[in-house]
Amino acid sequence: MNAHEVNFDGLVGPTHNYSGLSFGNVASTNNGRAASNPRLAAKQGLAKMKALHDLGFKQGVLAPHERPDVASLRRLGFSGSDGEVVARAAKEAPAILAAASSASCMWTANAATVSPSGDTADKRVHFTPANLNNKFHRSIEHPTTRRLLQAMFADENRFMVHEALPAQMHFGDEGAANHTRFCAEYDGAGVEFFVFGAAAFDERYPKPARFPARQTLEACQAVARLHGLSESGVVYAQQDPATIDAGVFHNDVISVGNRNVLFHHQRSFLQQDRVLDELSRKLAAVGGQFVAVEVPESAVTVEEAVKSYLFNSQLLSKPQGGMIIVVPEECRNVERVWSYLQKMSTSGGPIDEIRVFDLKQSMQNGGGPACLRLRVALSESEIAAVNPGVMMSEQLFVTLNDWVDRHYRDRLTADDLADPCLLDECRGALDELTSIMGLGSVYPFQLA
Ligand code: SUG
Repeated sequence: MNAHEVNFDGLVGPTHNYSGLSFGNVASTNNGRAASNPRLAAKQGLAKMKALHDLGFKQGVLAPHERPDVASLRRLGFSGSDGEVVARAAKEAPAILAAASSASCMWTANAATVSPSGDTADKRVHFTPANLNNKFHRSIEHPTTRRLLQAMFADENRFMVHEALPAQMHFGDEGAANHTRFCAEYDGAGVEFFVFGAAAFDERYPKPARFPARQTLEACQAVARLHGLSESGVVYAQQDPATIDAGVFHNDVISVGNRNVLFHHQRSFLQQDRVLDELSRKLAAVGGQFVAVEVPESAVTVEEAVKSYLFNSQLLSKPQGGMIIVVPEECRNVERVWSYLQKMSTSGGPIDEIRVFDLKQSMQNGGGPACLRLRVALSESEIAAVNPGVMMSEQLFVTLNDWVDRHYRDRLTADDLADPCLLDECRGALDELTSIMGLGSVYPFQLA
């Protein structure tokens, strides 16, 4: 095999906090205004990255963004020096300052949609940063995400980093959280599976009633066109709107796929049988045998799935065969979920090992193991072309932990976001980080 899946996890930024910004994301709403611990959050994420690196998986790091985002605050009319901009926002519109201070870029499953070179017409790896336009605090991520991806995947003969789709509800795009690539092996052609919550231009598709559908069919189709995917290599499915109303704000809260395996809930998609059949047919055409591991409602309810984040897991192929499922500790706390996992891993099925991680700081904002990583399938020569400064290693792990210790607070509340020192702390940390990771100038304060 000369291609691998590389996981790029988001390094949690210094302003990690709970501001209740994501209507439709139950954990975010429930924990709004709780005190956070940015230092612990970053360390929990780094510990997962290092553990998977130590198991032999290829692991990279995506750097956090500059926060508070002064440029966004200026666009909204706050003026003066950078310090004055923050102080005015704190006084006149604390909710807007909180949004501009979110460390939400840590959830890199929402950073972009990625198509490996085996699937694309020009045989380059394509990235489309997600516009994340459903939530203001996330809609400000894509310009920096794009610059970071360009600094990591700079070789234009191998990589193509597109602009985000038009930032408009018709093209609401949440990136890889609603996208899975199936394949026999990571090299060669695969089948890309796009899951949407609603259609913007076609009234025939149903919509959720309570919570927003963040991803549209039209966004999925635009990404497939930009990436040069073939019709035979793409499957579209609509998420069951009733599950969105139950708190499944992204498809990766109800299903996860890897290679030829889809692990999903009985109520994941509309016309589920048709969807599974199309995946099976299209994967067979590129030499893969599709396996669906479906969890029935009688074993785990949608509510239990949302509470435990069972499906917000990572499936990792072991070199000797079989797959590891990486789950958050919350799965252990929901009895029926934990017993389902025990049974599944000993049933003789494709997923035969469980690894549990403490990611509570991220989980309290609705971000589990799968949210924290962006998957990029790369050939060995493509891996060799990635900026080496972003790849996890013994050394980088030690350096980043030390960097976190020196720059991060261990407690942050809503009131602390008004502290003018936070901006300077964040900029100082990121200036050092760009040189640690060899990223050049990627942040607004470095480009000014
Ligand atoms: O977009 N939470 C994120 C969680 C993203 C999870 N990602 C995936 N499922 N792939 C969101 O809702 C909460 C921030 C706050 O409330 O402070 C937040 O943005």
